[in-house]
Amino acid sequence: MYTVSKLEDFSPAALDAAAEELLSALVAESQAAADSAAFVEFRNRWMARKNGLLTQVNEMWLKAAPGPAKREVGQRVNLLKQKAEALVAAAEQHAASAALNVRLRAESVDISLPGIERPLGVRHTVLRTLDELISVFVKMGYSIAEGPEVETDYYNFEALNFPPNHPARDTQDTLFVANQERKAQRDRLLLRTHTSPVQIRTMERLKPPVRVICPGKVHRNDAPDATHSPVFHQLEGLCVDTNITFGDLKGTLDHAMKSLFGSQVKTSFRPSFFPFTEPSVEVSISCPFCGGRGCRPCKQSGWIELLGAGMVDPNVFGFVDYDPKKLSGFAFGMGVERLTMMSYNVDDIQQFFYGDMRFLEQFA
Ligand code: FA5
Repeated sequence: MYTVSKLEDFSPAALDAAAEELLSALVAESQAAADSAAFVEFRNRWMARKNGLLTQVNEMWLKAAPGPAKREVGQRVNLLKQKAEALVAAAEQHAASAALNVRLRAESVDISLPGIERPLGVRHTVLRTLDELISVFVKMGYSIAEGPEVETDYYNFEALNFPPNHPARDTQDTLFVANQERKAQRDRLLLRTHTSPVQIRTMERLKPPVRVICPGKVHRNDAPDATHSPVFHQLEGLCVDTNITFGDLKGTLDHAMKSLFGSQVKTSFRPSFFPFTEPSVEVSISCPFCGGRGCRPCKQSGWIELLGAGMVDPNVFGFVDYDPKKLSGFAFGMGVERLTMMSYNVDDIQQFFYGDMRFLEQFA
């Protein structure tokens, strides 16, 4: 490794040779400094004010020069220092751009590679039916109301005229929230089994006339099979005003079914029972697949049962301080998955819950 040695000969030729030796050592060392840490070490070795090699040149060449040669030596040492500084500065720049190149190479991206494709989702088939239904009723002047999925016994059953222990409760196999025994029965929590509690919440909130639909998720302890799911959606409807008749109920549901399945579809109303409507009906439509002649989806009957409905029971008005003498109304509730199965000719309700894009995309 290069060291500054004492000069015996201070002649210009000897000085030039020594300077040349020093500069070529400096260049060789600067080229060997491969990274920024090595470069700092190199710069300190040569340029440090205290005992750097150029400082040693001052000591060993300039100060040691005999009096008459000092001027000549001084000029040459200055020139040498200027050259050395310029070389170090150039080396510094070179090192910086080499480091930048290394970084750029590491960070480089191949812009010719294909990007990461994020597939766009599709609206779930069940929600598409729900959207369609909502728009049919909104056009008829209905607004939208919502309620909680974790509901109290009071709203899910009692205020809908299901007294405690009434056998009608058994028609909706209920999932109860655990550890509620200490509460009064009406306050105990459960997963709502239908969207009908939103009828009560709406009438508590609004003065008549009322015309709302209540879309939402409901839960029942039903074993999954081709037509049952423990979680499904319903669309509730409620219309209360003076002089609302069964004819209004028939006209409204007939119009909604025709909007959904086509104007050739007929509706039929057969007596049924719900504690909160009197009279109550099951509504069927003529089979949209066979036009009523009989096929597999309608089990050869020509009709498909789609929803429950009826005139609001006056007892229900009693729970919400509506005057049953002045008011009348109708309500209905439909299973959205079952309607979707009809609209899209799907024979297994479970398909809606698998999340298989190949199934869902068919209807997009
Ligand atoms: C009711 O839930 C009443 N609340 C409907 C109603 C509202 C009647 C207003 C009168 C006035 P029901 O238990 O029949 O009724 O259920 C309504 C619909 O939900 C059924 O016709 C069916 O389409 C759907 N449904 C019921 N159980 C399931 C299930 N496990 N999986 C999928 N859909 C179901």
